[in-house]
Amino acid sequence: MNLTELNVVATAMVASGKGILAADESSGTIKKRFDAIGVESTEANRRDYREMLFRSREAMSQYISGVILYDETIWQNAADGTPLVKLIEQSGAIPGIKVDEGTQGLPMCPGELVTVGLDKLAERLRKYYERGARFAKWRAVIDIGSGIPSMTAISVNAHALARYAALCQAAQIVPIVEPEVLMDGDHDIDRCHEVTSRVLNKTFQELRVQRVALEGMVLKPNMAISGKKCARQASVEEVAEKTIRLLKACVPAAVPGIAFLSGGQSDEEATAHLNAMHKLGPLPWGLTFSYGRALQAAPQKAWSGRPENVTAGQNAFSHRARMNGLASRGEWQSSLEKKAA
Ligand code: 5MM
Repeated sequence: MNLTELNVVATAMVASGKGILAADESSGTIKKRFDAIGVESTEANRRDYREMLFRSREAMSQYISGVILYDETIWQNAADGTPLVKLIEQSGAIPGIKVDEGTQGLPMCPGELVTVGLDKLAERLRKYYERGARFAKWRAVIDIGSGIPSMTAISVNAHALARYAALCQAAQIVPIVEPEVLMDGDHDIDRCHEVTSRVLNKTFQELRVQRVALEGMVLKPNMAISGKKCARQASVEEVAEKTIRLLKACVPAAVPGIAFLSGGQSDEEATAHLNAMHKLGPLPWGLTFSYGRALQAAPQKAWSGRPENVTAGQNAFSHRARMNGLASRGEWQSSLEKKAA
């Protein structure tokens, strides 16, 4: 393992003004997204959609540091035969790959999940590196509900995240470590803060036990935020203040960067939260976005599967990427959204 090189890649992934496009929807998830815009989820349509994103010159060259791909996408070629990975590299962004294989029910823990995919991971990483991937992603899912999460679920998911991260670094690939505490319930922001704190502490404990070099990884956490069904929705300032307090308490400064998931927040909320956190600096790590839905909802709608809408889709993507790029410097204002509309 060359830690200096891993650190160079991790630092580039969270460069100021840029963030990560999470385009790694598995087949089931992208089908749901396409259903919502009336597009059939065929291999060709998935390719055309992602090619549209990766050819968005403004977004990709100025605001996107890296793209997380799904296995199908990393092997696909654009319509003119250019590998999609090459399009990403040509724009100056770094290709990455989702390597977890989804979740399974956790035995003895009703309603809880464990992420799987460690078998043969070393071999898969070697092939992904040859294809151009320089970072990877593994997502653990922790739900908040009555009596959950259990310490069992937190512990096995943290263990798997650390096993994955160590295998990545041995393969010269930067691991994005994503322990996602879902925002689906009716819990309040303080309960989210408390659960996320337990999850992050256990994750970093496992990373240390398994000798993962913190300088060569990126953390992808949820924000401390109210559950979607909670009657009291915390303000932007409260989310920013509680998230930064949480991260300062749990994430060592040796970690080069933190790139948030959006988790079901609206596009503008996700941008406003990131922006507000930068008002609370200086911060010990790079702090940016690794959004899926909050970057892609607008371009999906604008594109709607029609070739004549490709430019509209690219404009919508570039707008969201620009807004989040500004937020990653604390330079976003809501008036910029209205101006574009
Ligand atoms: C893009 O969605 C990713 C893959 O999800 P599935 O394996 O369920 O298809 C997902 O891991 C994503 O990278 C993160 O959740 C961040 O995306 P959001 O939409 O929460 O910003």
